[in-house]
Amino acid sequence: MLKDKQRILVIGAGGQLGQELVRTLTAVFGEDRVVASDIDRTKARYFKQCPFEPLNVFATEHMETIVQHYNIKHIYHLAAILSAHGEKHPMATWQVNLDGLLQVLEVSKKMKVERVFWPSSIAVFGKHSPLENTPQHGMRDAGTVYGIAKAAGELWCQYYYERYGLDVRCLRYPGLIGHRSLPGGGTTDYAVDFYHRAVKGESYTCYLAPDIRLPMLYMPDAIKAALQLMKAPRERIRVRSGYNLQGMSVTPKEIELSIQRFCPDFKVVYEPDQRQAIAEGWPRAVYDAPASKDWGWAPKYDLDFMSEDILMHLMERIG
Ligand code: AKB
Repeated sequence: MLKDKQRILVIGAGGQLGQELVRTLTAVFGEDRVVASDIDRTKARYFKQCPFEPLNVFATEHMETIVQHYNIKHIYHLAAILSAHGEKHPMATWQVNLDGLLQVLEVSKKMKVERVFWPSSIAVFGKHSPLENTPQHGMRDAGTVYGIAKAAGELWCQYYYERYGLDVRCLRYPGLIGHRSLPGGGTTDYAVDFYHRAVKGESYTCYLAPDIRLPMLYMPDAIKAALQLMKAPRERIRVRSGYNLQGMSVTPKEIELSIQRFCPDFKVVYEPDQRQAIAEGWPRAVYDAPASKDWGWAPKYDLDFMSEDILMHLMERIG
């Protein structure tokens, strides 16, 4: 556990997951216990409640200075290029997602950081993996650069744990749906856009087919999982690659219908593009009993509960 005066560093805090994570971490641990960082210094505007440090993960000396200065004991390393964007920039994606992770693991080892969190993804699986109820230790034959980097990254995390004792913990996130910020470059991002468009009274052209089923997780559940995993006693963490995590399994059409219960005029047109092929290679649902058994994972939100919550928040803000 985090002792007095020890702090948490969130790398890549300006993204969709990072902004929400910092909010929760500051609420749970206190505003002076969390340091937000991002390569883009303009993201400082999201973090009035805690210190912000501009940080490029390849500037390892700078990372070490931050770790030392703030007495960082836990790191959440979130900086990444997402799947669809990654297919347009394969080399940059490998460099940011995999080489970037290695820099963070090396600094953590050297500076004796006690725990590291790194988000993996359902993208580690591919078309030869069992895609229904995908097992924890099933075949991982990722078909995107993003997924290949996540699959390799998981093995590196496991290696750092086994070889150096670095306490790295990973979750295989499904698609994440939040309302506070718009994601960028993912294959599952259509779901977030649906809600924003619905509240603005706009229609949406969806780049996936209406019946493609994918696992999804509402952001409060995703954040809860990260905190629960990081809080669990070391001996409870029996998976050192990445834990499968299942929330709901939904199609674009089902999300559209769920939104229409609250916004009856919302319309979606379906025009699948190259992102459909990425989605077809991902699980329809994953088997996440090891996460429940080892550290108590249990999601709270189903589709309609999530829709109601998101739409209520968005209507208050922009509706
Ligand atoms: C993406 O769509 O790239 C991500 C993911 C499933 O990892 N949301």
